[in-house]
Order: sequence, then C-alpha cells, then structure tokens
Amino acid sequence: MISIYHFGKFTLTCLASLAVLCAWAQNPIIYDRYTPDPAPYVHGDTLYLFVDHDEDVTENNYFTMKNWLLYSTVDMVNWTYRGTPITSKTFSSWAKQDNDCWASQCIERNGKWYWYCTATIKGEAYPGIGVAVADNPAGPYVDKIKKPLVKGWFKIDPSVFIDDNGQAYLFYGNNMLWYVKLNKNMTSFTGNEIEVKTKSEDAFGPYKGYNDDGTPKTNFEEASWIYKRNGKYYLEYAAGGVPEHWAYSTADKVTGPWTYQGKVLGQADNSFTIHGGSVEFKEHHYMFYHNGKLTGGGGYKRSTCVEEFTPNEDGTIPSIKFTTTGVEPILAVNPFELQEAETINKCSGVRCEGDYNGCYVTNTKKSGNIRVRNIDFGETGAKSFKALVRSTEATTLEIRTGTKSGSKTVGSITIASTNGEWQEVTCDLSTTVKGVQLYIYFIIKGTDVQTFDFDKWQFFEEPSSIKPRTTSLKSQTTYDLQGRKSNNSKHAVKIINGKKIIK
Ligand code: FUB
Repeated sequence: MISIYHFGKFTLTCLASLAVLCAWAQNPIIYDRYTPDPAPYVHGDTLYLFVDHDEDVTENNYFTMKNWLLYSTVDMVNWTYRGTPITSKTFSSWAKQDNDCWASQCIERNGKWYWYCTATIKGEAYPGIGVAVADNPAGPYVDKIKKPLVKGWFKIDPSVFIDDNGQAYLFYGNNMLWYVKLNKNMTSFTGNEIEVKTKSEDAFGPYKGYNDDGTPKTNFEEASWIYKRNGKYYLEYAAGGVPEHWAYSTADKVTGPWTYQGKVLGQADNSFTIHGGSVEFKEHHYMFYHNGKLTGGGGYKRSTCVEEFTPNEDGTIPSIKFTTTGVEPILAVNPFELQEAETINKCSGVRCEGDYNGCYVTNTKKSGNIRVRNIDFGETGAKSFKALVRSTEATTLEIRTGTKSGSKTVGSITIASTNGEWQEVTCDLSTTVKGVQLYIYFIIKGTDVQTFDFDKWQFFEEPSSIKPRTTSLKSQTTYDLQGRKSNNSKHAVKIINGKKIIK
C-alpha cells in the first residue's frame, strides 16, 4: 500500500517529536494505546469509538497497524475499553497478516454489526476493504464472505451510511473517491463501483497543485465520512495533500453533485494525517480527528481527539479550533453503581486488556494510575470502597480525590498475592467523600515483577463494618445489552453544566 502515498507524507513524518501533556490536558482522549482514524458511532445512549491501532513500536518507519480497537462512552470524558475485536487474522483468507490494518467504520443494521476495514490484499501491494459481522459491537466478529468487498489501488478508508429509504452506501478512496450501493445484507453490493469525480474545485475545493502534464491534483485526499443531517448530505474528508486538513462538501443527493463548503480543522498537531468524522450525541455535536500529541506520538503514532461544535443555523459547519482541554462531561459517574476499572479519563503505567467476555486494567509499570472524571458522591457521600482485583505480589491500591490543582488520599488497600484469583478487597475511607468530585484516582503501587489486574470498583455510603454489604462485586457481573459481561447501568442519569441530557 506504500505507493498510494506521496513523497511528502514520508518526509513530513521526520518532524515528529516527543510530546508531553500537561495534567489538565484531555486531548487526546485515550491513553493506553495509540488510536488513529476514529470512527464514532452512536447507538442508544452510548457512543462507540471504533479506531485503528498504531503499534507502540513503529516498523520500517511506516504505519505499523495490526488490529482494530473499540472504546465507548456515555459521558464523553470517561472512555471504556471494549477490547480488540478484529485483527488481520479476522480477514486471514484474503488479507496480508500482522500489518496494514488501516482505517475502518462500523454500523449496526437489524441487530448485526458490520465493521468495514481496510487491509492489504495478500501477496499484492494494493488494498481491499473487507467486512466483518457480529451480533454485538464488541464482537466476536466473523468475515462471512471471506473476500474483500472491493479491492484495487487507492481503495481505502471506507465510510458506510444507510439512507432514510434503507439504501446503504459504502464510500472509499484516496485521491480518488468511489461508492457502491450495498445490498440489505451489507456484505455485498449491486451494480458497479461509481467514481465520484474529485477533480473539481466546485465539488472539493481548490486544487492542491498540478501534475507535470498540467492535470490538476484534487484537494480531496482520503478519509471520506458520509452522513445526512436535516435532509442534506455531508461528506467530510481529509484534504489538501499532506499535511492534511479536514474539509467538507454537501449535496442534495447522496450521489452528488457535491459542493465544496470549506475547511473545518487545520493541520493536526504532530501528525501529517488527520482522519476523523463528526457525530451528534445526546444533542451535542462532536468532531473527532487524530493528532500525534500523546507522549511518544507522531505521524505513525496517532491518537483520537474530540472537539464540540455547534453547526450554524444554515447547517454549515463552523471552523473548529483544536484544544488540549477537549470536551465537557454530559453525565456524572455514579460511584455507588458498579463501575468498570477500564472506564478511564486518563491513565499511565496501565493498559486495558480483555475482550467481549469482559475487560480489565493491568499494570505495565511498577506504579500506575487511573483517573476517572466527574463523579457525583451526593450529599450523604461515600464511607467505604470495594474493588475486584488479582495480583501476583503485594500491591497497594490507593484512592484519591482530585481537583485541577492537586489530589488527596482518601483510602488505601494493601493487597497480598491473590494467586491469580479475582478477589474483592475493601477499605474504609479516611474521610466521607461528598458532592461532585472533579476526579478520583486509583494509584497502583507494586513491584517490578508483579502483575496487578483491576476489574471493577464501587463506593458505599456505609462503612465496611456494616453488614451485609449491598452485594458482592463478583455477583454483580451480568450480561449487558451488548452481551458483554458487565453491570448494565454504568452511569447515573444526570444533567451537568446546565446541559440537557437525553438518556
Ligand atoms: O491509518 C492509515 C491511513 O492513514 C488511513 O487509512 C488514512 O486515512 C490515514 O489516516
């Protein structure tokens, strides 16, 4: 797939530098892995974030991408890892293995989830787009057709859309743009691939230059993102060559003609690509994109960011500024409900693991920490805390509450080895924690050799001496609507910052 990129794309990556984030920074939003090419999808009260995965170690100074990841949120500031549902092995009958897991998008139709993914055709240098199907967003996913839906040079970056009349479309392409009309089964199409003429300034904006033979270079680069709002079709895309910016065009019909509307985002920090897409969630509009600003990040280590915006009255998208502070919470976390440890606002020294059967956090360093944002302890407050953990060596789990300027310890549990078994651990808090806390932190202090896994947590209004406890964390493990082992109600319904929330 290398040759679909222009020379500039390679030279620009040399500018990548180590980025250090300040404690208050919220963009990027995922901290345990590099998460490029975000494809947000709203389903019920949850926003799913389907992303690619830039590996920690870049091979051959080029994109090193072996699988696709899933995160979700209900509040926009705490993100739950839902596993690594698809790898190149999912497409083993036709895709090159262990690399080139490029941009993707997933959609639900009639209870099935269809995840369209770019990969390189086995034994060839050009890409194809496959589709894997599951009953739940977190999988397991199966490549039922065992072949790419479309393949050929420049055929990357799928964007799927179902129109009001039920007709589904798959758009894709780099510098060139095509679409197919998907059949209802979402895994085949009828008719030919239709090419959208990208060499039009009216449709896609000012040419980014001219070839030696005088033919123009289209402003359309890649990462098409198709949707409909208030009867109008929107096509967002990476534009301008590399480094890319984010632009969009609109049309009265999904098949065009398209009219260029302008630039929405400038060039991403520390990344020559910007791949993203906007989505409406609980009456808020969010623009997702990636940059290279996570620690150690760069052009091949990109991370998802998000900004909130308000469309103009006429439906046009305003110019959106990059921020490091990101977006505000739209719900508060209820600490008295069972919560997943892998629901994280920010973390370091830990990584999320697991799959559709259940995920958890594991430490990657001697000490690690997890931050959760916007937790409402109510007027009565919390007096004790319980966690479900397992450890191979003695470990201390410290609980802190935090503000913008600092944090204070409110509880601590020293856990002996649990011999690999999940175990509930409890502590009384040194002070009753009340009201809305900006942050709570879980600090893991261990040894060089130990493994510490953290699955769930919950606070209680009673001290630990009061028996019986509400319930056992283990016994609260149930299957949620997506078939994933978890408590069903992760967050309380809450109106925050005066914004109307629809649950
Ligand atoms: O992540 C690999 C490629 O980089 C994507 O397919 C493009 O959209 C660009 O983000």
